[in-house]
Amino acid sequence: MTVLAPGKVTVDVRLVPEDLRRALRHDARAGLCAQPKTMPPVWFYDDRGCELYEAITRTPEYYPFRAERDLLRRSAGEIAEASGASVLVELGSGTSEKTRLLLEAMADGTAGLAGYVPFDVAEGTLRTAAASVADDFDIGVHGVVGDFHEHLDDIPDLDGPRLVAFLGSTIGNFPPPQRARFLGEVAALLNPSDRFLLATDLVKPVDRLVVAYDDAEGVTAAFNLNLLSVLNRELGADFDPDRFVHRAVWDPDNRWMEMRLEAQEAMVVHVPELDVEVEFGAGEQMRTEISAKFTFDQVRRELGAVGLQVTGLWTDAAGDYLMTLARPA
Ligand code: SAH
Ligand code: AVI
Repeated sequence: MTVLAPGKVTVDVRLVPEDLRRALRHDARAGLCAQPKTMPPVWFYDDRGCELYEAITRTPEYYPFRAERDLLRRSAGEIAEASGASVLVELGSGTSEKTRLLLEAMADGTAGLAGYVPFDVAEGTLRTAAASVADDFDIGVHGVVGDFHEHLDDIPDLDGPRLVAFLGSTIGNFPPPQRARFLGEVAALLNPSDRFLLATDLVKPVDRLVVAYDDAEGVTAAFNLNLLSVLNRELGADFDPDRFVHRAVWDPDNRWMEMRLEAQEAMVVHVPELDVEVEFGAGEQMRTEISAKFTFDQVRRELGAVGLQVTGLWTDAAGDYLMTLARPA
C-alpha cells in the first residue's frame, strides 16, 4: 500500500521512448502489411495529436465530450457517493479536464479525496495534468505512463477505496476481443471495496455520428492525418499527407464509427526503419480507428461477463451518453 503526500507528484514511466518506438515498429509492420491495412489508434496521441483531440472536443459536431461533461455536472455528486471511494484512478486521463468535476465531487463527499492516479500513454500531457491537479486540489498524484493493454498491473494499490474511471468512451476504440480482455484485466485489478466507472457513447442516428467524426472545420481530418506525420517522424517514412483524405464511415453491423485514410492515387511509401515499401492502390483505405457505440444491455452484459455487477447508471439530459458504476460481484 502506498500513501500519497498532499501536493506531491510522482510519475512512474513504464513506457520510455525506446519502448514506444519498438511497439510502433511492431504495429506498423503488422498493420501496413495487412490486407486491409490498419493502424491502432494509440499512435494518434503524440503532443500534436493530444492538441488536436482537445480541438475536436471543442467542435460543435463532437457531442460526446459535452454529453459527458453535462452528465458529470449533473451527477458527479451521486457517482462519488455511490462509489464510496477516496482515491480516483483514471485510465486514459489525457488533460484530466472533465475529471475535475469528479475530483471536486469526491472532495466534497463523505469519503473525501485522498489522491489521484492518472494513467496515460502520453507522458507530456499526463505530467502537465498531474502537476495542475496536485496544486489545485492539494492532493497527492501518482501518475503512470503506460499502455492499457500492458501496464494495468503497474497501477499502485493505494491506502483507501479506489474508483477506477474510464472516461471519454475510449473503451469504444478497442476491437471487441481486446475490449473483453481489457475489462477482465480491470476486474482483476479491483479490490472488493473498489468500484469501476465506465463511460460509453450510446447508439444514435447515423447523421449525428458521421458529422461528429467529420467536422466541417476539418479538425478530425487533421487528427487522423497526423498519424502519417507520426509514421514519418518515428520511422522515417515518406507518407505525403496531401495525397490522403480522411473518411468517417458508420458500420451498422458492428455499430461502430470507423475512421480511415484513403489514398487519392496509387503510390509506394518507403518505411526505412522497417525496411519495407508499402503499396497503396488509388482509393485504397487504411483503417485507423473504430469507435463503438453501445446500448445499456450490452454494457451490463459485457461487465457481467467479467464478473462485474452494475450498481448505478447515469445519462446526460439528452440521453446520448451513459456512465455505469460496477463492483466486483
Ligand atoms: N479521458 C479524456 C481523453 C480521451 S482521449 C477525455 O475524456 O477527454 C484518449 C486518451 O487515451 C488519450 O489521452 C490517449 O493518450 C490515451 N490512450 C490512447 N490509447 C492508449 C493506450 N493504449 N494506453 C494508454 N493510454 C492510451
Ligand atoms: C478518445 N476516443 C474515444 C475518441 C472517439 O470518439 O473515438 C477519439 C476521436 N476520434 C475521432 N474523434 C475523436
